[in-house]
Amino acid sequence: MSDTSRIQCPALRQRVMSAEDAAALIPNGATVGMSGFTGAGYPKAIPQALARRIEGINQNGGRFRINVWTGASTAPELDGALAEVDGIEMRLPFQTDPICRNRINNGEMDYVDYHLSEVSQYAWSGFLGKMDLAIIEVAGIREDGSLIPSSSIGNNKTWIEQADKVILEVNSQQNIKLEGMHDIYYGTALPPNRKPIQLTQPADRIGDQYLRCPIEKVIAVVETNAADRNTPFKEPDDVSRRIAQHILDFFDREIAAGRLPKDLLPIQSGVGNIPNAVLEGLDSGPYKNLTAFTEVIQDGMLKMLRSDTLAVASSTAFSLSPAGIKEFDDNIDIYRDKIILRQQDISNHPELIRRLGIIAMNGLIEADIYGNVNSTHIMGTRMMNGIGGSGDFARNAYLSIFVTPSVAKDGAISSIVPMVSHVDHTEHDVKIIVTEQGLADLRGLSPRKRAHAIINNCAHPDYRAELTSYFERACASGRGMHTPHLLGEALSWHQKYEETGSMKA
Ligand code: 0RQ
Repeated sequence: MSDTSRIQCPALRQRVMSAEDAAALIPNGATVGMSGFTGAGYPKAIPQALARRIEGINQNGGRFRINVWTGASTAPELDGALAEVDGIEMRLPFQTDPICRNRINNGEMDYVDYHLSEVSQYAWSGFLGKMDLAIIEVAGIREDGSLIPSSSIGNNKTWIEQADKVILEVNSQQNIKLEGMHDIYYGTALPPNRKPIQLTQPADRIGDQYLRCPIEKVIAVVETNAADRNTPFKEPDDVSRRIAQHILDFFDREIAAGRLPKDLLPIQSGVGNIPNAVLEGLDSGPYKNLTAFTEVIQDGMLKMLRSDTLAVASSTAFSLSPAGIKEFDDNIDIYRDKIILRQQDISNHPELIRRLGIIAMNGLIEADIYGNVNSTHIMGTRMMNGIGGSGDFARNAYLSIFVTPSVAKDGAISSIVPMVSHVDHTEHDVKIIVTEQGLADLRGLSPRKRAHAIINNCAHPDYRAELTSYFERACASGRGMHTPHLLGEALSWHQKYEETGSMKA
């Protein structure tokens, strides 16, 4: 059931129409900025209506494609639906949809994988081209036409400002009490006109509660009543619990050594099983009044906010399971004062991440013996998801921690390899690597000492001897002792996997 009372602006009430009629307003070849970040706050009806329209056109021998820019990943109703009908020409800046992924890896869709904090400045600078249309989900429209954002903000501020025309989806399933939880900063500018961003604590509010949107730009309003993607949450398994425990032990040692305060520093955590296990571990530990400055609030963070382990969380989006959504909706009055949602050029801003001294925790696909990390490419060529916000945080954090199981595909792949097949995070940015085997603290270590720490602490026992052999032979070769490699062999582990289905000797 839609809820017309959510559209308080009389002029915009006049522009209510069906999703099909709104989708008909999108021209072939358009560049469309859509809301949506990690399965939250994406438009739910118009992309599906557009996909049906594209399917009809394609069946009649036509070809209709658009460029899709978002905050981050969306959901089957957006990326999945449009990719299924081959309706996306170019996609940026992050996605996790399996159909999209196949199109990208088959060479059928262009994909531009950007640091999430940088997208809006690139859009502003103009070299990405013109944005024709923005399609933005909101929780409501106020009488003056300003917008109550929904469960993510992402790039919505920039898309509304940049697009020639705007279409709004007003989703009455989004909790109306989200109103007031957002903080939209209108002080960003392109160089040389930038000013310092006056945010010195995760809890600081520096902007407006509402998105500004010129009424005359809005060409359609569509009412929806549909839930966010809400991926079910997997309980932590033994591997993720062990990884979490290594990190908790490390925090204890850092606090004891006086290198971290007892309430830590603001935390950033990626999404997934392992980060959630770390958050659960923190929640059951002695911590109180921690803070988070992150891009996604997942179930683990809600629990920490509920138990006062976490005093405040600043983010750009939620990424909750169905149980997490219910918990949030049922207790929103408790969470309202503890959560601030910001646009992603602020939630992921390098200036703020560096100033606040973030502890960043993100996943990796593979790391090499010297600490270079690949977060995006399977066997060097096939895109998994994208760099997302991991680079924004890893590069600028006080402590940059990367986590992974030591093996993938039932042990056929070692996550620690002689040389990564693609680099997203360099040895200069990666400070700590953790697997269920242990933790390698790379701070202050030269490359050869890092190799010892990573092989002995993080590699799976099945691969340790071979990695040691590679390293020792590289050292014995006498060529380039700073970062010893055998260039003819460095990527042979990947080659072997492609040929035999296993990296094992
Ligand atoms: O594939 O499910 O087909 O078996 O990769 O691996 O272990 O389930 O790990 O879901 O935590 O994802 C880096 C991809 C890890 C993620 C990455 C295979 C493995 C499995 C996934 P299957 P896991 P996770 C916050 C910050 C970049 C963005 C980011 C990511 C699949 O963390 O996208 O951090 N990070 N954003 O089998 C071949 C290897 C492999 C491998 C794992 N070495 N070789 N396949 N896999 N290791 C959020 C945002 O930015 C919005």
